[in-house]
Amino acid sequence: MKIQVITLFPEMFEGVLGSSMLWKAADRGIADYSFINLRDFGLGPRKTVDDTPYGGGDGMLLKPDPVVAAIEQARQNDPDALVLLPTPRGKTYKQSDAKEIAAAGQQGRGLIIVSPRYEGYDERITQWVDRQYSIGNYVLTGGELPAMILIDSVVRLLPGVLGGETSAEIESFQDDDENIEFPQYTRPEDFRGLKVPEVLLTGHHGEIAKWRAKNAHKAGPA
Ligand code: 6GU
Repeated sequence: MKIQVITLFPEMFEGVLGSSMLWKAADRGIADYSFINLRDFGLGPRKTVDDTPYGGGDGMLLKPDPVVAAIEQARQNDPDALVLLPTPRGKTYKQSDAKEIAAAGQQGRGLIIVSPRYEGYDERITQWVDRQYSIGNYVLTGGELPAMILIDSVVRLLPGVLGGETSAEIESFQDDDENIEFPQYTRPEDFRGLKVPEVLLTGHHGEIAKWRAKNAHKAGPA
């Protein structure tokens, strides 16, 4: 899956895409990450990418011209790509969105992710975008961390990324509102007086499955 990221800070992605499963996905040829530096599309001798908002207000906005020029270049590299814009104005990103994007990836559609910075962007860029996603109800300084979250959630669903698991198996396992994760334990059996639940030590697969189903709910606040 071809994944192009448009950003002013490509270096922010190095550690995340260069480690662990996201790196392995690239090493195995399943994901192909590349970066388009928005600064290269800046205007004038200062390579300006931002400007003050019409109507007044604090902060600077990304100008539409450099952003759209960068999207157009990315589209030239990959005409069928889905263009994603991480933004607090978007709909909240869900596991079902990750699945849909990963499925599109398996059909050969790549991704173009635009990572906004500064206090925002000129709204007209959304005419060049297919999907706008927020990653939760809090405010971040830019779109880079959300872009990495989108990439992680999609790439792990591509076949061959997670050892041994098929994407179908993963799919039966998780959905938007019930993230079916049960508590798990490994050795030692007794850690500082905290014991592993007895049923997990019995080898009774039926009883273990029942215990896991009963405990597959969100952890409390503590
Ligand atoms: Cl996608 N961007 C920013 N800047 N803040 C956010 C967000 C995105 N999602 C939640 N907060």
